[in-house]
Parts: sequence; structure tokens; C-alpha cells
Amino acid sequence: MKLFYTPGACSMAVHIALNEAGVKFDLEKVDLQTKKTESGLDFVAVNPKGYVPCLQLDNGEYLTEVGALLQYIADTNAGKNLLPLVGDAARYRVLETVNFVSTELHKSFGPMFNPATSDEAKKAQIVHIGTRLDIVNTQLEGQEFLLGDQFTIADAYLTTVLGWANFIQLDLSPWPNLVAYAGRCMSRPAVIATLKAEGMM
Ligand SMILES: N[C@@H](CCC(=O)N[C@@H](CS)C(=O)NCC(=O)O)C(=O)O
Repeated sequence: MKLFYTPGACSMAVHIALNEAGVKFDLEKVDLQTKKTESGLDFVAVNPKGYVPCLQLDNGEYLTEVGALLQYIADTNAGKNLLPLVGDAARYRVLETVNFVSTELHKSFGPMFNPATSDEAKKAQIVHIGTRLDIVNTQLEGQEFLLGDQFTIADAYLTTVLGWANFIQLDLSPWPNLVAYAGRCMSRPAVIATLKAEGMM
């Protein structure tokens, strides 16, 4: 397998899941400005969507979309307990949270990185992001990870998105459960290995 990624981007969630699963994979860095990969490939020819993450499977096919890739990695490495099996009601709680992180958090950060967003719009967006952080902060009350004491693909995703708070100077201290959670996740060997491989630490 080969993961097409950009350091610190949402592809990091997939990178963390691969490391948590303990599988072998290659990495290929993508420059999102030029749409070129580090080996000189035209990334749009690889993934016509033009965005990361993109995972080349062992059969040569390309799979995209964070939520799908996280499920693929969890289901093909079921022994790693990154996602309960089909039929287990807890599976849908994990997927509910993956979708929440994707649509309510990940996508809410987008305008903060867009130079075309006005300062006024950014201020309003921060307030909006805060309402979503309230929800995950409450979800984490009294538990180690989003779904209890087991790290799941939802945690791989939220760990990645919380990392973006630094890039937009968003102080997370109003959400103490999130601050403690981020510390726990960031100290996991698979997360540290991911950050190092992406040149983020
Ligand atoms: N729907 C996609 C969104 C992926 C996405 O937002 N990727 C960003 C990085 S976090 C990107 O590559 N943006 C560059 C672009 O859209 O040109 C998914 O869930 O995987």
C-alpha cells in the first residue's frame, strides 16, 4: 500500500490508523499547491479529485475519502480493534463520530486556511468551531477516548483535526477534556511515529 499525504493535513488521520494497525506501507508526499508528488508524479492523474488522502491498495487501485480509508484500514486489520465489527452496535457509534469529525469539524476548519476568508468571517468561523468542540469535549467527559477506553479510527481523525488548532492560534484551554485527550493521543507510539514521518516533530 502507498499513502499519498501532505504533512499535517487530514491524510494524517489515515497515516495514524495505518501505524496503529501496524501494517507495512509506503508514503508519497504531495505538494497541494503544485499537485506534484515527491517522486514527480502528476497527483491529479493519480487522484482526479486533487486532494489528499489517497491510498493505493495492494491490487493497484486507488481509494480516497478519509472516512472510507479509515474503515478500510480498520476492517482489514480487525484484530487491532480500531472499529467494532459489522453487527456490533458500537460500530455505529464510532462511525457516527467519524462522520461528525469529518463534516462538523474537519470541514469547519477549511475556511480558516483559505486566504480569501475575511477576518470577520474567520471570527465567526471560530465561534462555530467552538460549538463543535463543545460537543466532543462533552463526549470525552470521564473517558480516555471518544468511544470509551479503546482508541478507534474516530480518535485518529480527531487527533489530526485538533492539531490544526495550533495553526490557527486557537487556544483549546476552554475545553479541558480535549486538552487532556490531545495529550494522551499525542503520546501514543503510533501517533509519534506518524508525526516524525511527516516532519511534524
Ligand atoms: N472529502 C475529502 C476531503 C479531503 C481534504 O479536505 N483534503 C485537503 C487536505 S485536509 C486537501 O487535500 N485540500 C487540497 C485541495 O482541495 O485542493 C476527504 O474526506 O478525504
